[in-house]
Amino acid sequence: MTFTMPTADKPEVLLIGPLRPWLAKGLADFTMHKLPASGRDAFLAANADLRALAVSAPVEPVGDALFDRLPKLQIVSSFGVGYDHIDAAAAAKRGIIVTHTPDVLNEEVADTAIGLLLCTVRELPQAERHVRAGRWPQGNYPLSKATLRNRTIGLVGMGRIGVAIARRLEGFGVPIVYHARRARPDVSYPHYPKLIDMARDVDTLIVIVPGGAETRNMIDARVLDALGPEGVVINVARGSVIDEPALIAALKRRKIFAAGLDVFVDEPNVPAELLTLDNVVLLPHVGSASAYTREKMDQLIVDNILAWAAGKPPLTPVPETPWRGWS
Ligand code: NAP
Ligand code: 8YV
Repeated sequence: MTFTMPTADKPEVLLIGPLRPWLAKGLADFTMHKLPASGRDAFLAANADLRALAVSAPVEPVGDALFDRLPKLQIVSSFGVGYDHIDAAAAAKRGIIVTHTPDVLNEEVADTAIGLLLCTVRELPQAERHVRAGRWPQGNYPLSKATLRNRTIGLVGMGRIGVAIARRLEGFGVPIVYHARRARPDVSYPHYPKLIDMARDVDTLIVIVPGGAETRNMIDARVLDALGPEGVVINVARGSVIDEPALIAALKRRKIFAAGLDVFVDEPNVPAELLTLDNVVLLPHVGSASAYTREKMDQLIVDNILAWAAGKPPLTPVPETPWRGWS
């Protein structure tokens, strides 16, 4: 579907995902084409000259199959800081710049991580359900077995969002350590080069690394065993980072205490077994999902396209595709 008739002076942008109002407003001076679900071959053959692609949701993988059909593509402006649905290495080989939306969502996602941690450790959603079910007059909700008071938090990832989470955790007075491939010179928390060593020394993991092949299943049965029976796992990263069947088995057998999950392997499908467990808190991938933050993310999609159209450097290219001029 084409939203506006092309004119000679209106640059054209291909869109994958919804055209939200903020995008429509910001890209009003462009001719927008929505990549159709059916008749795609004919559409791409007729529009092989397109040079800009906006991806407003991770609805499908973007890589060589599409790049082959768009030989003049110069920019992929993608929504979200995570871009595991975009093959950035393939884009780099073709000189295509991929941009994402970092930083503008750090505080929102960090808030969500802390909210999920408190809900999981103190069983707050379960207590709320106790009230709604009218059970309070029959008896108080039981004392939560867990508390933050005696916990040590291991952050898996200490990037833009990890730092924002750690800053909040300092207010709780809990010891903080982290695992990442490299120690950050600007961060004073103890660094563990090996995740398994950190899992042995802490009882709470907050996972905030990128998705993709490098981190797939990094939280596996071994890591969960090392975490132990008091263990709490909070995942606000990607579902793929945790071996989901291993996590479900550990929760069922009480090998770990509880989990709080914002992300899943096959979203929006959540494994049925998780829905039956009382020691999990489940969110529908809402880490950045406030109107305030989503507007800023959409604006960054727009601003990267505007920079491209003006021949200026992109604002937020991913590291795999540094800008060296528009090819
Ligand atoms: P970032 O600044 O790039 O930080 C990533 C961190 O992960 C760094 O500390 C990095 O350190 C570490 N890391 C990367 N690969 C690793 C590996 N193989 N093993 C161990 N550590 C690794 O990213 P960010 O902006 O904080 O975002 C992190 C991720 O959060 C995103 O990519 C996205 O998937 C997810 N996210 C989720 C939501 C949500 O709604 N739930 C919202 C926003 C973001 P080293 O490079 O030194 O290893
Ligand atoms: C988005 C995210 O909700 O930025 C990310 O990496 O996971 C979230 O902010 C996601 O991109 C879904 O559209």
